[in-house]
Amino acid sequence: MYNKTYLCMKTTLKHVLTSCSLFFGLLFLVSSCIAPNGEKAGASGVLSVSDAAQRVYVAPGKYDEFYAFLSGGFSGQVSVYGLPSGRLFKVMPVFAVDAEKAYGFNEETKPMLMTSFGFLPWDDAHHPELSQTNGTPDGKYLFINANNTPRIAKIDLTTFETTEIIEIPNSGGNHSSPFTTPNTDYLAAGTRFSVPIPQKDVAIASYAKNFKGALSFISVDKKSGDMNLAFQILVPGYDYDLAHSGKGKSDGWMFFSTYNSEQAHSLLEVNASQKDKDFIAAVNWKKAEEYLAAGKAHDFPTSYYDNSYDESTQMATSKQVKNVKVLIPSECPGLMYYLPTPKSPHGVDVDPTGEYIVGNGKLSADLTVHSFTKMIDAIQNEKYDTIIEGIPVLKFEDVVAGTVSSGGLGPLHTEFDGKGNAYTTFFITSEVVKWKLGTWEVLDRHQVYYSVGHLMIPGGDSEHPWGKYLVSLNKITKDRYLPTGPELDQSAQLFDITGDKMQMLLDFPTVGEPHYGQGIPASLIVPNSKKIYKLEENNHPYATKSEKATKVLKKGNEVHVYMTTIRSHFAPDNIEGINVGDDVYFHVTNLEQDYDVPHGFAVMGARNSELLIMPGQTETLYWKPQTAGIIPFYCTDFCSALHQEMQGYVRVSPKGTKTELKWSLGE
Ligand code: K7E
Ligand code: CUA
Repeated sequence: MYNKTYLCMKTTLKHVLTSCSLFFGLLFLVSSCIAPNGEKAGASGVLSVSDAAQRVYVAPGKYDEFYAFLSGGFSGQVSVYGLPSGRLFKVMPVFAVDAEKAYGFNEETKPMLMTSFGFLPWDDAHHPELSQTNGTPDGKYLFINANNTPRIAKIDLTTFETTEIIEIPNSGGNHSSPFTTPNTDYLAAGTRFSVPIPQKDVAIASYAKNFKGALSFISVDKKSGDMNLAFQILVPGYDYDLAHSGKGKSDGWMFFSTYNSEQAHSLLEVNASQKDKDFIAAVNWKKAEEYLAAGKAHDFPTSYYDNSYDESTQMATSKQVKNVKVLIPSECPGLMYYLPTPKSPHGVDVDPTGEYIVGNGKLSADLTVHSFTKMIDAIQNEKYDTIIEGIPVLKFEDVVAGTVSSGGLGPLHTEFDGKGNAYTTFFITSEVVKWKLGTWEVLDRHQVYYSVGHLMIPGGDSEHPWGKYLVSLNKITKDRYLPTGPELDQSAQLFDITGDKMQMLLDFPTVGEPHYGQGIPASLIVPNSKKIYKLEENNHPYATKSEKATKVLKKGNEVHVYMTTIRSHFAPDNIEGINVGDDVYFHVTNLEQDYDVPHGFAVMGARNSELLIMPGQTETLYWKPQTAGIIPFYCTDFCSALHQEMQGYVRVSPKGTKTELKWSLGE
């Protein structure tokens, strides 16, 4: 049985998903002792349906206690939920175009998705991470990684809008990212796939010789929040899977898990599972700062994009950066170390005190916990097992603090409740296991439905968790909800973790695949939430601040419509003098200054999305008329009793016809 499991666990995630259906047989056996409400009756974990319902019930008009931000995985977005209700409030577009909000469709946001590969309409977003102050999530920003084309995005939590996306060069997949240091000095971005650095045309079989990894550190400006690629560390060509920052006593360090220290380049499910141990890389970023200041970094030519949205001009702009500072470990003693860690660790998680570094060895049943104190001691005594490309490898027995014999299979991720307990997800056995830091004793376990990846406790990867709820983020839901054809939702399951036993309260479907989440008390976000954009602060170059100022300018084929919208009309609403094939830009300013009165704008036949314009905002829709005739446009957001009257016409004349240019309202 173990061998079978082991083989199964050696496969890639996708294969695991398939081959592990075997385990559902088992799960269904187990399910015979599950109460009809889906809640397993544990010894002291018994919870009646009405009790559970009461504890997640948020009465109409009342607010939830926590925000939960769940990544959309292959949807490329982030969704915002309330806890404990599980209600979905918003899907925030980040790495994928979103026709609902015109993200990536209007002229203002198109530059956000520019990369060195051109305009990219999609990515795979895994790890939301809240900014922190003094080791505590502060509710200012939410960061998230793009896994496919390496990038990090920043979302401003006053507007819930993506305001910066920075590309990470020399990376082959930005998975171990964007984990923050306790004061958001840096975000980590380790490469999942090693590649030639700089890129070049080589034989794939020359992997061991030519492929390298890069661990990137992105600084975040304390005032402006501006992200910059501060430096990279050139490391051996392994797969750098996940990361977490040191904190408390280990502040100043960043830890990255690795797999494929075998340096396989094909059939990794077998070839990257040969060695008994891979590594957790410990990087001393304060030391890196010293080396940078001492001029030890190499300037590597490169090219990457840094795109920022300016709230004042309401425009995103792209800037290209051509250089990166690179540190090489063999030239920088003390910069980093490898901690041997069994069985292709996936998550690496640091407890709130900063002493324990948990390696979630996904091919293992046990969890390995390293001690920061022991690590420092081994470093001071230079007790090295070996040195790889200038990176000392410490001895396993010199750094290990303990092992958790969990009884589960396939540990992936761990979070903490701030009361000395840790909670680890087990993908294969579909459960969350609660254990005690220091004694490594298993205290409780609870089945989840099914195949959990990450879990999330609000603040659970920070120094100060709010240890009230735990959310398990599950990959498979085959018999949990009404069927929706072959594609089913992923799910989140909410637990109350205030008692000795975890109690499952709620089960709700999610948008996309929520690999990871972050949670924070609503009280840290609500007071700063923006309600409108002030018209007088709108510095958009095509803003129109009054109906009197509306106009249409035409120069050759290029037409700029300076339009306004207010309940319940557009100005102008009749436009003539436009020809087939013109490049028409509708710059629509929403003159409203009331909370929650957006207007929409859509043009028949436009090969584009709608616009959805917030009060005080200007957005631009590009339209190239294809045929002559009369083209209606209208407001798409039901904004008043006369919403349906919010409409207008554009007359499109054949190419070359000289129709007089005119525009009007109410004539
Ligand atoms: Cu485990 Cu991308 Cu964090 Cu998915 S990752 S589960
Ligand atoms: Cu404006 Cu509907």
